[in-house]
Amino acid sequence: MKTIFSPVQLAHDPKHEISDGMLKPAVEIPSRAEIVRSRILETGLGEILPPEEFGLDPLARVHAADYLTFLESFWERWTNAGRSGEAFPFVWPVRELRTSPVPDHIDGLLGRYSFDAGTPLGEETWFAARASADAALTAAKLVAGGERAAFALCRPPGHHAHGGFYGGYCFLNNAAIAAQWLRDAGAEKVAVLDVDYHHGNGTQAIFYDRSDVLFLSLHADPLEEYPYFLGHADETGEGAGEGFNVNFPLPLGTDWAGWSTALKAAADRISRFAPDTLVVSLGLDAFERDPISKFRLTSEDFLRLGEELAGFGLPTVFVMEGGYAVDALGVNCVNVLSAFDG
Ligand code: SP5
Ligand code: ZN
Repeated sequence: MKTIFSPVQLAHDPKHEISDGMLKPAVEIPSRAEIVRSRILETGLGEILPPEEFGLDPLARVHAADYLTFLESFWERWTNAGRSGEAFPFVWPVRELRTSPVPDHIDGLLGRYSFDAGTPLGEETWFAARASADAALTAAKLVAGGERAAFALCRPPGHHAHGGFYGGYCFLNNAAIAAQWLRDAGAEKVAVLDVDYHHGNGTQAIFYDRSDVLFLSLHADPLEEYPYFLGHADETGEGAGEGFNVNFPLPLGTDWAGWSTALKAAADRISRFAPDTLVVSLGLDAFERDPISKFRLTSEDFLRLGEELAGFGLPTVFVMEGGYAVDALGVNCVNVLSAFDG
């Protein structure tokens, strides 16, 4: 299958993150994309094409206009405020605090438009995030045009980004943007299957009240793992979306036996939904040696995942999400894709 990737995506180059209560080296780094790109070239998976530029309209179908304006204007405001280097929020409008009016101060804006301090925002973030979203859109367009599948080599990733705030290394929700674009291009029903180790809270929230986009996520139980505040099994959708959100929270330590049982249940639900197109939020952080995760999938299990997904028999847009064992990320990612190709 074809891969979509732009070198502009490498320009987002965070140095640190705040996680585990500490300032730590960033794990969502440019080499993640480079190693996947190298492995694609090495294995001959298929051509690597640059994204088309789709502009802001398809982003605004999923994200709030004021949030996009914040991202676009952030660096100028940050430097005008006398700040330099990557930016971290440190105060948020939780529970009894107000989300409007939106503050004027840069630190208020950072908190208003984020949900964690693990996601540094830098000079090139907006451009890299847009290129990443364009990669997802270009892959969606290839599949809408008749390709069986396409791979958007997205980074920064997307599935933690909500309509109006960023977090979890994600700024623009690439998978949601692709799914909405597919709907607007004529697909009546789209399923988004999120296999990243972490719950796809952003994608869930974006489609929570809709029955035209089925969201399913296999992930570590939020009682024990990031993002902690969404991803439980009783989140089944609301209003017209009731029954169209399906979470499979799994215990830490889950291996292929447990994971593939949930995958089968997800496959059954997708089959009953009968979508025109499948979007896979392809995180590779369920890997046994992932440095921030605690599932136990092996590199061979990612081949099995590719085979299972091919068995769905659906036009499929793969959108990369997480995966932080950089040395193995190329092999694991391309294992899924090459096994899907058969
Ligand atoms: C796209 C994606 O995978 N985002 C994940 C964001 C997770 N950020 C919080 C990381 C907390 C890591 N805790 C690791 C404990 C073991 N050292
Ligand atoms: Zn993840």
